[in-house]
Amino acid sequence: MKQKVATFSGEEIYAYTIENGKGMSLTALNFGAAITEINVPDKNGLTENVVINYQDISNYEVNPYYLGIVVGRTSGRTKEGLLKFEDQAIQVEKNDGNNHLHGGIKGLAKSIWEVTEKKDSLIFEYVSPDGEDGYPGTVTFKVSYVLSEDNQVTINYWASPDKKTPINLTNHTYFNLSGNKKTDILNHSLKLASPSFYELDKESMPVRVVKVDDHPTFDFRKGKLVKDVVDGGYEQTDIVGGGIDHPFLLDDSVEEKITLTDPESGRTLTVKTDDPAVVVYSGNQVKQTPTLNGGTAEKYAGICLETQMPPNETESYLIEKGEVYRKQTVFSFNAK
Ligand code: G6D
Repeated sequence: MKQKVATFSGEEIYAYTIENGKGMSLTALNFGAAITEINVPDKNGLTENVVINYQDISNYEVNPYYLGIVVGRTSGRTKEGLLKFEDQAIQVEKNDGNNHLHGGIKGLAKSIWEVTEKKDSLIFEYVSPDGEDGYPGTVTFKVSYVLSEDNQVTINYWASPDKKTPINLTNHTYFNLSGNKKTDILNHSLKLASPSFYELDKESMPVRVVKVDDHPTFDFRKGKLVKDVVDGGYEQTDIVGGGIDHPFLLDDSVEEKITLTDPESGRTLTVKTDDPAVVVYSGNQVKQTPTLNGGTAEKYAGICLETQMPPNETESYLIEKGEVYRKQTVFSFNAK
């Protein structure tokens, strides 16, 4: 189903919805491929939205929290906005203090994607011209959201450049399994198959990999409540405003890399990915406005599970001319 929902700077904005036979549905915009709804049953069969979204759709034009969007051409922060590879250092926008964040002021988050609707999937395509946001090469991007009959949302990422260029995509949906943002995510349990993470400096720039064995606050291997982390008084949580905003390296011997659980609703989300890392962001910067559906916005309104290559390592996500970038992340929803 396609529905006109807004006009941003003269461009028509549409919401596309797909649903399966189990009462689950997903809605996304052609603007930023932003996921605005994933409606999932709870343990009693009550279907509610488990992602946070703006009450007024017009807020997706500026989207200060990057709600639901595909992040790119690169994800996370790049130090001093310098894309360093081989013998060059390409300056891109410093849109986050002295650093580059999430592909720049425009990025893929504020692009109008061509959308193809299928019964169980939405296919988004966008051609980013050479030099857009300062990045070299013309790149054709394709992203698909596929909804299965067993309540899985699969995100497939595909990109092909006409010259060597960095590409490191993710999705910035904030999950809140309470449904319709009835509560914040502090009582959600997070389990990560991750033996190590990147410590951040005061600009939230990744600086070094450390073992969770030496930093137990960030040892999520057995699962722990988010509230037990944010109140921990741990220097790394203090740096990011009292929470998590860190890249975690994932154990590639474990299939289900991430499990998020809301004990109250009984909903669980498990994540599989072929990316080697995930930035977990607990919504520390979410403020009172713009208002979200389910009432005012507030800190910890939702939690992002941004699967990706570790940020600020440009050499590791260079894609050659004619090469194809392919990644897949699968979000599986259950309730018990
Ligand atoms: C803040 O540091 C965080 C980012 O990780 C997040 O993606 C953004 O807010 C929305 O800048």
